Amino acid sequence: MTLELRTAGESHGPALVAIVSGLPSGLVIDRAAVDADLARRQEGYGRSPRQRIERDQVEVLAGLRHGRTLGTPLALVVGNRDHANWEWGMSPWPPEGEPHGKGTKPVTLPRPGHADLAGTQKHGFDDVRNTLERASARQTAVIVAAGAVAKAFLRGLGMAVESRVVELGDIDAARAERDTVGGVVEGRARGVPPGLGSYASRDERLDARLAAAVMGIQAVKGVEIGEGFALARLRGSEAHDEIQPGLRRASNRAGGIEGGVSNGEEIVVRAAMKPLPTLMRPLHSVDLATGEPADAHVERSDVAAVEALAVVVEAAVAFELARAAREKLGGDAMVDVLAAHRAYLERIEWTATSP
Ligand code: EPS
Repeated sequence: MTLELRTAGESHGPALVAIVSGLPSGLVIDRAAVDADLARRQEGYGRSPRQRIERDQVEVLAGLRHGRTLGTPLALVVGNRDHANWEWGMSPWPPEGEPHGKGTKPVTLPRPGHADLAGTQKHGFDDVRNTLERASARQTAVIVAAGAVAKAFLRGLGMAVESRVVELGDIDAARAERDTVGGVVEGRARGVPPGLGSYASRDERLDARLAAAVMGIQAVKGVEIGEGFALARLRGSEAHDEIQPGLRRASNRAGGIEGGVSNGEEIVVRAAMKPLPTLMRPLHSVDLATGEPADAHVERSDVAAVEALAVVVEAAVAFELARAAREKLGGDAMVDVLAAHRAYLERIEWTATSP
């Protein structure tokens, strides 16, 4: 039994969609909690005026009845209110009538740092918009919705995931200079028992899975677990977390994972976000229509989205932990999952510290 997430949706298309399969039946989903996470993702300082247009709220099209999962694929939808301004330009079907609104003219000026150039070469498009619409971080809205569902599942098992910004450049200075900044965010998971993930194969290692999930978020260029890169500069005697009676650790430099398996300590995942590539003072590029040097495409964008990234990392970490817990505990119904969880904690004589 495994949990899977698929998403679809273009930034200025009609809506974003997520399908979450592999949830047990009987999990209570609180719509307000999902919407609260969606709102948190939109709130950060430095976001584009787009966030004044969007008011992200989740709709559910399948898999839920009266607020409880049915054990069938859960279909989550977050609409793009901005689509109203792009109706012709982003029409899924051949548009009717005269071109109007945004997105009617092809984009031919790829932005360095975005998927624009490589994506357009890969597909042979003559309009960079065909690439940038899906490459946009707008789709993280449905990742957050799916993450909120994962958090509800984890909460039942005494696990909680939180996030924060650890480092952020000077946004006001960057905005004044029509530039952008990146930063570092951290996701932390409490109440995770020892034994999620596996040392047996690389694709089962919890750290590898968390890293892949977090690296899969737009603009993330680095991921570390626990002390990560800093561990490389320490001696073994300084780097590892000594085991105390009760099988707890005196420190947590490993970030809660050893050998690809959770060890019962807090899981700590950090992500480095590059400065956003859409610059109001554009970098040099080439016009793909003429082959001549030109400035990169300028499109309304954020100065920073680091606070939003924290919320998305939280969702990605929650989803991956829920997936690992689902694999470990199995069960068709939530009561089966809870019983398996209790039995496992009893067997390893583990009492979670305050989740
Ligand atoms: C994004 C560019 C901007 C951001 C967008 C991500 O889009 P727009 O040009 O429509 O303002 O606002 O993020 C969101 C829309 C969102 O909801 O997070 C990009 O190129 O990745």
